[in-house]
Amino acid sequence: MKKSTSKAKASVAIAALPNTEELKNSIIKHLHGSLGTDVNKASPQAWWRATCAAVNEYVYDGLRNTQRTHYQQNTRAVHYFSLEYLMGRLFSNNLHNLGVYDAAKDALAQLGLNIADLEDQEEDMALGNGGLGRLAACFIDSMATLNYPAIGYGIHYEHGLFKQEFSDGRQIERPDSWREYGNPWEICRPESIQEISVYGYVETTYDLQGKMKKVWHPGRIIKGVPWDIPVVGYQGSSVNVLRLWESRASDFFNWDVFNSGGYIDAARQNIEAETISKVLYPNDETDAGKELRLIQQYFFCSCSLKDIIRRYKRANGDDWSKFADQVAIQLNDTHPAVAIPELMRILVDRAEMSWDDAWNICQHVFAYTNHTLLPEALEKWSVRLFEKVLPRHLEIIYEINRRFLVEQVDVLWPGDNEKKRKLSIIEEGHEPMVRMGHLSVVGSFRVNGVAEIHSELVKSDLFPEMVALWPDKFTNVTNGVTPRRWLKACNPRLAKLLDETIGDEWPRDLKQLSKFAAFADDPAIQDAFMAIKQQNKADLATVVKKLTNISIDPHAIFDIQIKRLHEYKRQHLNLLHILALYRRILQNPDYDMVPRVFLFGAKAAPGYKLAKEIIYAINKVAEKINNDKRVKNRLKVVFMPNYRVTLAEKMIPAADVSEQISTAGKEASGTGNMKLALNGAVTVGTLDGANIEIAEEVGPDNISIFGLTVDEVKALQAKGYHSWDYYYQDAEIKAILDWLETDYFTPGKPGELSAIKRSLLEGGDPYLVLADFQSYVKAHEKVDTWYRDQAGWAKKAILNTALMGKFTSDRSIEDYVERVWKLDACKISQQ
Ligand code: TH1
Repeated sequence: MKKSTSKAKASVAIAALPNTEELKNSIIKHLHGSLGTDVNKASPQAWWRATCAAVNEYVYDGLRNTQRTHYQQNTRAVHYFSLEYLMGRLFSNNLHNLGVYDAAKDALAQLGLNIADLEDQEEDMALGNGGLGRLAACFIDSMATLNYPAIGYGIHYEHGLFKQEFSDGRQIERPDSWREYGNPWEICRPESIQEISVYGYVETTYDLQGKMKKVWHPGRIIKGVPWDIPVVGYQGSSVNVLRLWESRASDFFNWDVFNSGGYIDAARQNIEAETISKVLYPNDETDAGKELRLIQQYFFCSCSLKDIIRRYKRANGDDWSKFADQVAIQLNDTHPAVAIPELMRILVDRAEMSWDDAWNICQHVFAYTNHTLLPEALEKWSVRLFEKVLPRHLEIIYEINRRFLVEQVDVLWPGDNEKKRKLSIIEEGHEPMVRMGHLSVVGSFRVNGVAEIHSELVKSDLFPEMVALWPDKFTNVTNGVTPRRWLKACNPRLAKLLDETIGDEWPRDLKQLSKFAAFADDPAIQDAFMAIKQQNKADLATVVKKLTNISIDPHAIFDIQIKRLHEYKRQHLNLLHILALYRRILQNPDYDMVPRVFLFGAKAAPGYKLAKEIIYAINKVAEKINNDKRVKNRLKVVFMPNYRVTLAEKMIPAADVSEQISTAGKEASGTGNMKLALNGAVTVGTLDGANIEIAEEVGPDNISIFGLTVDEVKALQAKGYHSWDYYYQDAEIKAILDWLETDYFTPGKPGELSAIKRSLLEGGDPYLVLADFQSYVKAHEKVDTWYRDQAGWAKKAILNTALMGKFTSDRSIEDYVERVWKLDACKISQQ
């Protein structure tokens, strides 16, 4: 095969990449041979599929080479366990990472097709809620790029996160059926099916020597079918896999039921088994505590562990002594924590290992990432439910806990029952609960938070006694984002400018961006940078018009808040600021401000009432402001429907201002903050999560910080926070909140927007919105002043891009490798 004509370097895992002509031929070949259609009648969908099939020839080449090399070298590997992967689309990502995007674009153009139209044929793979799931997607991209032997494990949900529509401003949820017509990126692997058990009871038996043995008699057996999604590293490094499990009824088990004449029963059991991987729970940072969710967690952990053990045994036989040298398992929050008792069960009950040996293995295999301190997100399962679903695992957890309390807690704090109560994996009370965070810390060799401040708070506020027991267990790994998707692919204009000014190494070595800082004062680069921003804003304005029918002026400041809807993220603080500006304009028709477009994107969990009220209020206020002539286009408010990865890719390159306004101490890290700054947005933010580290990198002149610090929040709450004081003492706050109660925004229906006021006053304003309000208004006045100086603003924007090198997920992964996984990169050999 000829050498690639695209700029990409010779790849590692893939022997030869196609040039334009070869791709074109391959696309046509697949249109005929895989899609059974022809050039003169193929739909865009068929063209897209044919192109995916053409691309997959190279992807699979890399996949085979990667898997063979890992097998031959018997490498240590990390296994990332996550209930969520928010992948978005894979088409342009795979083309970019293979280095054949331009070749494909040209090939398609020669066939009379626009690559962007083809990209739009793909549904987002939305198997996640928000930051936690998107982080997992960035991490597997980085692990493949850096040639680390790694596999992602998760659930092959039939329905990903719901689609959001607005009806008269209110959120409506519609099902997401991302693979209804098949997904060209996934490969079903029936040869690697696993069977797992749930329910039933535990029998205690004794062998002839009188040795006790526990036998779990399951009530249900469920089949896990693996679907593999190749994860293509940048410039054809490794091609790793994301393995997602789909649940099915076990044939073996159903046979019995059929035989005993229970056709209906068998059909019902099929449906129940398939329910396990049916839907993603749409709660971000809230624990639903439902039986099905626990079964989902156990289902994918058990399938994945068995898969890992099968692979290990193929290389090492029944000798378990190297298991912990070969296998690291990263728990993405506590959602997969049930893997700890499951591995214990396999080792003790199945492999007949001693408890101590088994526990020693577990404690060298598992590592746990904490992503939140919010009490409503800290997972607890009732002992009652655990006993019903996983009776043997509950016994194992009791034993883990008993030994922990006796051998660790009572040794450091002899006789201290208060300490035992606090540290016990079992929370006592009316309804005893299993604390999954405690279980994760006890069962892991390392625990990390996701930003410096968050990792400190994990130690000081969440697990201080655990730190006293194991000071070295705790560490930090600040989150990051993949610059391939979040700059190169989504912002091709800026990517090109960077290639031309600082060279094209930055996508795999983001620290190179700092070279761009030297151009921050260069008028030509300032103009080029601002022209790119302007074009990106014009593109977004077209999208906004199409999706919402709202016209926005690309010359206004684009001020963007995109993230899940949560009180702690304070979209309602943003709303109050918008109302303040609107009111100032009405009171002073000549009110002088740089025109602003406020853009929101957010889904609310379907059961989160106040979050939905906030969406409604923003939509109603938007309607009023956007149609009020007196505003004279100084203000526009847009709530983009169905915010998702693909929409983020269109909004982020067009942002001037990034809203990162969580109450200090509440946002563990944030990752949208990084994507926006990377694309040249100036952050208006609190000293929370990774904002603090962003501020350190870009410097105080290039970020607008406001609000109470973590310590000030704690002090205020300790002394007693009274939101009513702010209401009575600040005329602007009072006027705005009272305004929300009138029918001004909801004609004829007064009180429709009063939920926000109620939560801020009667509800006590738990996230200190009113306390931070005036400081927030000032932070925005600073932005307004800054923006009037266009050269000054260009400099700030350039420096934001230039100084974000730290926040690549490649750096996060290198931190995990060094501080947690102790892995070696593996150079892939071609066959
Ligand atoms: C998020 C955190 O809120 C965010 O700050 C962080 O950047 C991100 O994780 C990645 O580390 C979380 N998402 C979830 C979702 C669930 C439960 C807890 C968290 S924390 C379902």
